[in-house]
Formats: sequence, structure tokens, C-alpha cells
Amino acid sequence: MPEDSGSEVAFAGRSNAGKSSALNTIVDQGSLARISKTPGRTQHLVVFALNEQDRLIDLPGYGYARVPHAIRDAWHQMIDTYVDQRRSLKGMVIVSDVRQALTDFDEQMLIWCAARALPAVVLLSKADKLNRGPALLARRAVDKAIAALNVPATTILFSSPAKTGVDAARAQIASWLG
Ligand SMILES: Nc1nc2c(ncn2[C@@H]2O[C@H](COP(=O)(O)OP(=O)(O)OP(=O)(O)O)[C@@H](O)[C@H]2O)c(=O)[nH]1
Ligand SMILES: [Mg+2]
Repeated sequence: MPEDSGSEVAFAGRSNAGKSSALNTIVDQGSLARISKTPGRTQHLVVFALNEQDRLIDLPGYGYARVPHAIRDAWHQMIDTYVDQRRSLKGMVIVSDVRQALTDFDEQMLIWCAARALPAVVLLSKADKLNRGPALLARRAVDKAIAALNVPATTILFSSPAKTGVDAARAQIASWLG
């Protein structure tokens, strides 16, 4: 990892949720972070320097079932340590498929973030896969789940191909990076 100075925003979420796609769309670079139809493609923590001070971090997708347990445990440990100890980490983007409920690990991540007062936003990805009404209902359900955890995260409906929520996500990240 680069020296722990400046500002970072990290992208976390279940494998195949759309983290790398969201990162590319937000920075407007088609192939910056590798996208794959094979879940578990991003197996390392990948650093994208925006300038001398600011970085975006693509975290390995969690919960990919076809990876051996020992490797999965090592990923979880790495993410846990990173979130807990990285001082330049200013905000967390949790990417979650809008058609699915938050995973246990999404909820764990929200709780870790709240515990260290790290602001978090949930990008509800692949919003292009739902019509407007169902997408808004899905968002409301996630807002409720977040409220039930008693953590301060917000949600954004997001789609990489349709560019939904891109401005909102950029504004949030820019404010965290300062
Ligand atoms: N329709 C649609 N497909 C998407 C969207 N975002 C990602 N995808 C697709 O979902 C698949 C996974 O996307 P990635 O961005 O590689 O997902 P990831 O979370 O980085 O996956 P890992 O690196 O394996 O953890 C790819 O086939 C993408 O094209 C979206 O907003 N809409
Ligand atoms: Mg990825």
C-alpha cells in the first residue's frame, strides 16, 4: 500500500456486485478497474491514484463461494484490518445489487464504519435491471435495513450503463476526499 497519508475512498461489496464497474463509471475511465463476468476477479486491494493526495481503492469482493475457505478468511481479515487501521480512509462505498438484500458482510461493514465514525454510502447497483417503481421500493427496503442497524449510511440508486446516480456518487466521494 502507498504511504498512509492524503485521502482514500474504498469500494467494498459482495463479489460481482459491480464495484469495479462503479469505480470506472465514477472516474469516467472505461477500463481502469478490471471488470469480469467471473465473480472474484478483483482478488487484491487495487489502488487508483487520482492525484498526489487522493486515491480510490477497489477492495476484493467478499463472499465468493468458490474460493477456498482459508483464502476467503484471509480476504476478510485484510479488509477488516484495512478499515480498522487506515487513517487516510475517509469514506466507504458499499456496492450492493439493487435486486438483492444487503448481505451479512455489507451489514458488518456498515457496523465497522459506524464504529470508527467512517461515513458510508450504499450504491444500489444495476438499477437499470429494474423499473423505476420497483427500484424505489428496493431502495426503501435497504434504507429500512440501514435504519434498523442504527448506522448513519445513505443510499444511491446506481447504474453503470445507464449512468444513474453517477453525479450523486461523485459529489459524495469528492466531499469525503475534500
Ligand atoms: N446491467 C448492469 N450490469 C452491471 C452493472 N455494474 C456491473 N455490472 C455487471 O456485473 C458484472 C460484475 O461487475 P464487476 O464490476 O466486475 O463486479 P465486482 O464487484 O468488481 O466483482 P469482483 O471484482 O469479482 O468482486 C459484470 O458482468 C458487469 O458488466 C450495472 O450497473 N448494470
Ligand atoms: Mg472487481
